[in-house]
Amino acid sequence: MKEKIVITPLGPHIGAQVSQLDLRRPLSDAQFEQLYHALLRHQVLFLRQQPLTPLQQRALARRFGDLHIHPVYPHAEGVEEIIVLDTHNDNPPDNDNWHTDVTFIKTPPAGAILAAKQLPPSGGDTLWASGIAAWQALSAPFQQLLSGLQAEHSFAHAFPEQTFLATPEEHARWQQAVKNNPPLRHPVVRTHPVTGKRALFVNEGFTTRIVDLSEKESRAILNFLFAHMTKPEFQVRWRWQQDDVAIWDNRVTQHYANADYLPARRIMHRATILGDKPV
Ligand SMILES: O=C(O)CCC(=O)C(=O)O
Ligand SMILES: [Fe+2]
Repeated sequence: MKEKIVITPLGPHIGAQVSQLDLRRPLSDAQFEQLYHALLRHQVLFLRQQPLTPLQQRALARRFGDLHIHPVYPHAEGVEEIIVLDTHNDNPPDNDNWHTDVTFIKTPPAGAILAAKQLPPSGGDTLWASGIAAWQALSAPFQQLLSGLQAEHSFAHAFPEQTFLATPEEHARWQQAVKNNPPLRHPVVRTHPVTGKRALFVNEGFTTRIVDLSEKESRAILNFLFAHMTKPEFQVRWRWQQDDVAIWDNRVTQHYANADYLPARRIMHRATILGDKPV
């Protein structure tokens, strides 16, 4: 088995392609170390030609940590840790907004692994943006203003009731999820628990307001941050091929799934790795 993996950066701030690695087999410790180091450095990694089964994807994800089970998204048959994102005209995509996954819980995911199972003839790219690069590009006085602040994150903000009314079961599951996930607070700037790097940690998907600011101050600063954090300079954009896999560090990035492909169908599988409390 080859031990040395090949890492090709896709830009100075974020994104790298990894080759010479077969994710279907258990990774050696040396392979995992290199992969994890590359993930910390590049924040999102892409690998071609990795036809993972849900069980193989779950096993790979478990190398990174315990897994999250999503409160409302459907999962692969018999494998509840693998979310199935199957989008088409009757189930339109809802990830065409900049977001960090699951920031409505106390310990948002550390990362996620996404696999392309069925793709539209064209379109359906996904973009990631680095919260580290966005933070580093701010002036010192503005960094200081943001440093002590907390922001509110809300499940109900991102998952509106009217999109969960297809069946009584779906609606009940949504109501339970709202009850289980009241709005909570995270720091606006977090420190990566492994690298110590600081990153902006608000996202348009879930962040509703900055605590202790007036409504107008909060809105103005959030609007600025949402625009700033998604500048092309801090982004990488991936054009999927069948069986590609993306692995991202969800502590310091956000992403956007381009919804330009309807009426074609697109199927992705996601494993979500639990994280720790942002500080
Ligand atoms: O479908 C995609 O490309 C990404 C969807 C998404 O936001 C996610 O899996 O977290
Ligand atoms: Fe997402």
